[in-house]
Amino acid sequence: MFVRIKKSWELPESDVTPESIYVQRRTLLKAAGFSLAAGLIPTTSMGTSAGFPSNLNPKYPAGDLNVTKEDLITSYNNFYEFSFDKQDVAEQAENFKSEPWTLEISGMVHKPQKFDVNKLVNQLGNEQRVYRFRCVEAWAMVAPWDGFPLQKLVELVQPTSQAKYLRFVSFLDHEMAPGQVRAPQYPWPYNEGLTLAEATNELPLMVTGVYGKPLPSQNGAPLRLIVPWKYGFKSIKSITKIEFTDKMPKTLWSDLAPSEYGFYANVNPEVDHPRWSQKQERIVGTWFKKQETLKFNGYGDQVAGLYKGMDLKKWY
Ligand SMILES: Nc1nc2c(c(=O)[nH]1)N[C@H]1C(S)=C(S)[C@@H](COP(=O)(O)O)O[C@H]1N2
Ligand SMILES: [Mo]
Repeated sequence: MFVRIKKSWELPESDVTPESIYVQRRTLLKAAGFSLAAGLIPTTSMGTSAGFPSNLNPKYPAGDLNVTKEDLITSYNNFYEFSFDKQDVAEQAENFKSEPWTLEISGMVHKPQKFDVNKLVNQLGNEQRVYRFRCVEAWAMVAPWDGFPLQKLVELVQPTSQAKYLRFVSFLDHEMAPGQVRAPQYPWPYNEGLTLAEATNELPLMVTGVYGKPLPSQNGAPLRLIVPWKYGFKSIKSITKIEFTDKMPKTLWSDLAPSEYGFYANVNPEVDHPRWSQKQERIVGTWFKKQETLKFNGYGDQVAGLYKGMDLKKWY
């Protein structure tokens, strides 16, 4: 990603942090007798436990997908509020307090309101879906998320006829988020956006868990978005607000580097990042194994219609 602080910012992070170093570090930790699950994911930093256990939605099973191991999903993270180092996020997020948590919905809706997240999850329920996940840095995972469709939340608050976009906002807290202090040039809080048509597609999931357990802090407790056909940076973590609006919202990344990160950010092997190719992706959990990038990350059947007639090179 675009990191102004690291000297190595010119390279995609997938190249800066080769998997070999990562694997070595884990081997050392194991040799030192650490239980990885217990050491890196303290139960105190877990998010909400409402809505568990959840049932698999049979439309989104693992099928042929090679599901990434749980300890990789929870220890190889992008969450700049805590650290710019993927392997340091879990540790920096250990004391993150995600309960109680309020989600505020405002703007062009008939029913603006503030939800207690536990109550919201109890009301809407969780389901499990196995999705591919593709970061703009050209690495990929497969994760079994728990959560409820964003669609259901949109229905609940009833957008007005003027609403065209959703603007998502993450938390702002200098005490809990060292990254927000260290990178004052970033337009915090982290924010993202979707069109209303994208938000009401069946795929976007408001995620409250992974691997059938409450979301660990490092993965965006207590509530994050997952938009599987877009680059990972669209999948905003630890959401505090959703505003419905008639204007295309600015986003943290489009603000910082507009020529590199657009509003749409659909996974697309035909549109390269200005500094690297998107044709292939590295599978996290393997050393240097690559696979072909799929257009819309393999979800074209569900979402290609949203972009009919649009030049996806222009609307990247
Ligand atoms: N609030 C917030 N959300 C965020 C980020 C972030 O830095 N802050 N990073 C994004 C990026 S670049 C990616 S790839 C995914 C990573 O999600 P994961 O750590 O659960 O794999 O979270 C996204 N959501
Ligand atoms: Mo990312």
